[in-house]
Amino acid sequence: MIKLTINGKTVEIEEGATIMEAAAKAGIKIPSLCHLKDVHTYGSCRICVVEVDGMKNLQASCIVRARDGMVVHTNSPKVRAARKVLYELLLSDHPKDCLSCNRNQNCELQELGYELGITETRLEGERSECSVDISPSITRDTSKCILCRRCVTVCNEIQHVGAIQAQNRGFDTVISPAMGLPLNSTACAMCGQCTVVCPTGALQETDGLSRVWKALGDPGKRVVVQVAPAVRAALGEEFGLPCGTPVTGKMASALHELGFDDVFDTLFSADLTIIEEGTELLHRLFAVLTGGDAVLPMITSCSPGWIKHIEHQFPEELDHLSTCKSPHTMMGAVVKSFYADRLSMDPRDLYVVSVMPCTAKKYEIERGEMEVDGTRDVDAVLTTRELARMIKSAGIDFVNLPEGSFDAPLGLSTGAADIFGVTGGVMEAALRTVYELVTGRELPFEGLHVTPIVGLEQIKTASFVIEDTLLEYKHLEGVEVKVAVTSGLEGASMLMREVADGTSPYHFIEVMGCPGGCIAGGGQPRPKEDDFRKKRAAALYSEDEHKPLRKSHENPDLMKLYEEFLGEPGGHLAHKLLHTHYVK
Ligand code: HC1
Repeated sequence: MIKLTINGKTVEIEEGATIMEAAAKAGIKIPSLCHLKDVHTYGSCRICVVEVDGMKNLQASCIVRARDGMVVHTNSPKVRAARKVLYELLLSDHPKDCLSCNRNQNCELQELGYELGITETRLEGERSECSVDISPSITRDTSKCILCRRCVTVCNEIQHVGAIQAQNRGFDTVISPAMGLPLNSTACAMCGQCTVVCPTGALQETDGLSRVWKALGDPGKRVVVQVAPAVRAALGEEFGLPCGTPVTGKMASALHELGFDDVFDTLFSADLTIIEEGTELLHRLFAVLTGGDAVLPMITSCSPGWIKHIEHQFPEELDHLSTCKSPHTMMGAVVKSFYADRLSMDPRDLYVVSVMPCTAKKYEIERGEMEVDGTRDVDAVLTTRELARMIKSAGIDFVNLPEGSFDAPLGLSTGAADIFGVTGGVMEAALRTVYELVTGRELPFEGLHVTPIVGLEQIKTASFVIEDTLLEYKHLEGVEVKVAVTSGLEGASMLMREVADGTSPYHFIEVMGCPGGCIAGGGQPRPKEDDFRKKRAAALYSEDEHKPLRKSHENPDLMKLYEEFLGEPGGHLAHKLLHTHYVK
């Protein structure tokens, strides 16, 4: 441990910590526009400068290490003056269009200006050349970019995708894909992690609100909304509720108040996914064990960022992907077939909106695979942040809303579906059903939680031996089933390298594109605390544990859907509506 003095306070901290970390330990906040916790920082914005006794120049506290005996001043006149000039220089090349910017009142640059007491624009200089790049998921407006490089850090050092970098030098520097290509023509997975860390409006989700408001105002449309699992674990944060507060009931009430005709739950179709994916896994296992033709490991296919990543990085391995569409596109297909039939409506008059924690879902719905007989499964995707904005602009008092519920016939779900939103959840949900189908007994883990794959580690694995199967599954008796789970694209690439070189020992792999799973998706509220993943995950596990039904095959409305409409799991109609093939 070392000891230093910051603003007259003595702080003890481990050797190797930065001055900024030492200050945080002493309860002193040092502002920064580029710092990201636990990853390499460039120290590019310099807003975090501090004065250190005995050192001539101001020091960037996010990269300079604290040393024993150091005396630091974070708020001296020299520091304050320097921060102000640094800020004004950033502002001199910024559009200052706060009133018409989506990040108004939610912008770190704006907030810092207030904290620094900026009351006038003193410096007006040359403006750099700017452009706007609109992909289906992400909109990049370089005029608002302050070159902090947080997006470069998440893209390169957390997701290991490398779609964006600093291009050119000096005043011509721009954060962009190589050669100024549009994002949509690069290996960008559309995960949107860059939009979460961007301190300004330079990187945002591509607008989905305009078309949803338009559909809601169209008397010729019946507008159906569905909500992803992870949204309920984070939406409350946008309304000042503590991180990790589940807001399922209030969210359903808000969606009714917004005027959606049907408020359905993506959890229903997550249960549906488990039945289809579980059936597919059993078919593949049977084929492989009896010398037939099938590809293992099977890999989950519900995360569109992950699908885009495997297409770019491992195009030879696409047969490993489950043929299941993602739950929200399955829901769209069911709404426009089963529900349209039930209402005797033309599916083209139904407008399906998905509220998702994910920016990649915006791109996913535009893929050619996500339609049936020329009708799109889903018409619009809103992120959790966009839904919050919609609720605010409709003047709804979210916090005081009553606990509402989802509508029948596509609103009932089991706890297995809640945990889809957290890394390991899809695998656990699948195992709860598959194990019971094969053995006639409950999964032998306490509380139905497959503990080795619960948690936020990058790669988790589990294995168990199937004993005493029901007669029709005798071929599986004695088989040791091996599974792996990862979240974030770096972990996905690690597991895929094993798959590609034929050494993967697993039968089934779950991959989610964002670290932690959808709870930390690119469309979620920008977190204010370090352990937000843990808290949001706990919210979903608690939703699961409090449900009367916790296994997908126990969902009575889902079983009715099979009996009355779909027929057999994995059957002809199910395949037509709910499955697809990704090809090179
Ligand atoms: Fe997800 Fe999914 S869980 S992909 O992580 O399979 O986005 O929440 O909606 O479709 O159900 C995201 C979350 C989500 C789908 C489901």
